[in-house]
Amino acid sequence: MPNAGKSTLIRTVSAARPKVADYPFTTLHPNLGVVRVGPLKSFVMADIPGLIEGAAEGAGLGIQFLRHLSRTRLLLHLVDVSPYSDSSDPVRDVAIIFGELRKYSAALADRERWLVLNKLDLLPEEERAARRDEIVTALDWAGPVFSISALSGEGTGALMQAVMERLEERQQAEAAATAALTEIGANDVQPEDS
Ligand SMILES: Nc1nc2c(ncn2[C@@H]2O[C@H](COP(=O)(O)OP(=O)(O)OP(=O)(O)O)[C@@H](O)[C@H]2O)c(=O)[nH]1
Ligand SMILES: [Mg+2]
Repeated sequence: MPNAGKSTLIRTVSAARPKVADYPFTTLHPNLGVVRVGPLKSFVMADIPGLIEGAAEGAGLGIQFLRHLSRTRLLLHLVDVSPYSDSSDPVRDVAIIFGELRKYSAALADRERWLVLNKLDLLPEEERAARRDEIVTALDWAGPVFSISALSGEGTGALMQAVMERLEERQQAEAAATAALTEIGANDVQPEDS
């Protein structure tokens, strides 16, 4: 969704400097940033323009930028959970975006997606856990969920670590699968008749 804090997050966790502003559709083109989580560990994050309901039919900036997601391995779905959100219903927002993703591409809708509740700093500390539980229950969300403040940086370090670990895990699994396939392939090769 526009204004959820996507560009703020990439500014906090990388050297990318996209414009951040308090109105929808600030970001008009995708931005890339390198996120470093250790001396030799990094991944590339993409910040894309916000989607709205009807994006698949061209509403807002439309879905023209979704093709930039085709090479991503993990989607972070940022949701503004502050009481001052443009939309007062984050649950509906998440469902809408997922619907638009699905209309665009089944492959993208199937991609691993994590829920990231943003603007935590605008919620009183004692309300945070309840808000999170309420959203997770209403969405019947079984995947990973993180609570952050993209602005203050709270929770973003843990999120970036988790992303790095997940990407490494996936890379290892892919390497193992490739190795297994190579082995099967090698066994299939019949010795030449001499
Ligand atoms: N208090 C608070 N404000 C935030 C946080 N993250 C973003 N904002 C504010 O929310 C507004 C929108 O932030 P952006 O990062 O531009 O949002 P975006 O998702 O990139 O928006 P689009 O590019 O329009 O899709 C700005 O005024 C930010 O300062 C946060 O964690 N806490
Ligand atoms: Mg933006």
